[in-house]
Amino acid sequence: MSRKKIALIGGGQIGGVLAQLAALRQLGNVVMFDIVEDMPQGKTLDIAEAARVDGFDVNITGTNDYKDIKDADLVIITAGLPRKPGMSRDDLLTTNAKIMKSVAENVKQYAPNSIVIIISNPLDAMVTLFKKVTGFPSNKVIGQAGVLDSSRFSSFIAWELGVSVKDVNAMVLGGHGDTMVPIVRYANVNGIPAVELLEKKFGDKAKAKEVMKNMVERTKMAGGEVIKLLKTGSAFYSPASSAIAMAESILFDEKRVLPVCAYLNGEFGINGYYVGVPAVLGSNGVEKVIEFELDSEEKALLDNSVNAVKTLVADMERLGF
Ligand code: TXD
Repeated sequence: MSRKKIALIGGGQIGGVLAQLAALRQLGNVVMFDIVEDMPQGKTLDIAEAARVDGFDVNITGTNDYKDIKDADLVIITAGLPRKPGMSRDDLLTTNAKIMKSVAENVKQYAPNSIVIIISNPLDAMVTLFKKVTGFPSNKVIGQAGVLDSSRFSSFIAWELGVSVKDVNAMVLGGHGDTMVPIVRYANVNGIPAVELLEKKFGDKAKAKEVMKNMVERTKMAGGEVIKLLKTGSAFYSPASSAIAMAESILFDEKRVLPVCAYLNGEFGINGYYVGVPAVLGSNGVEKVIEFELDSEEKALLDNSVNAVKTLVADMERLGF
């Protein structure tokens, strides 16, 4: 069986970590494309030269020519500009839509049968645009946001309760913006509701509620928190790890249930939009969206988040994309 081919479009901060993780985990041969001359070649050469030390045995190359992504099985897109301090994800819309349009045209031409994971912001709009330009089936065009947002929420819960994050399950749904919806009711530590554990810790329901509310708010603002500290650029280790988890589930047909930005056909009452929901990821991409009951408060929050996605998509269309 031949090795899978993974194309990374964008060789910046996230692209670099993606390449290294893909090599370390031997997910397949990696080709990194970027428009900056020589940079993807240099970055991948640097990673490849660690193969002896790290013990991986895949080909990893860089290019400025889209021809080299030919027949990739999996494409991960980070091309675009990251947010600067104080800049909203939506400010990025026009610049990144232009970039995404050209990326989509080239992926369609050279890797027409690929499954595509998109990371570029504003995420929900970029996924929508990629799908529109390529006409790829919606199960093969997936956005990464929820895995990262959920990992951040899980980390905050683990740190607060002083337990291993490995035992925390928490999920964030909705758009990848300030309206995202951390689902508090189902957040748990090995099945035990996180809220119950917080109540035990503080011996006070009101205090537990306040602490959880703060963790929810921190989750929503977590991208901005990192940007503020970094001064230049935005989070890149954790977004790359999150996309790699999705890639593994697809390449190894793991059928993991991950919160991803998936196209909805009526699930959760949403039709015709890309929104963050739990989905089974396997060799066919999004194989199934997992629906579950939301209470009225959660439903209202999700509707609010979907409205933000709709506004973003409408803005993009008004701008001619
Ligand atoms: O969870 C998430 N979805 C995200 C998304 C979390 C954090 C950051 N997220 C977004 O990912 C961020 O707002 C950006 O839109 C992307 C990529 O972030 P990264 O930090 O990797 O940005 P860089 O370092 O600026 O890299 C972008 C690269 C850079 O090397 C450019 O030269 C390249 O994109 N670029 C292009 N590549 C290919 N084709 C075109 N046209 C192009 N234009 C720029």
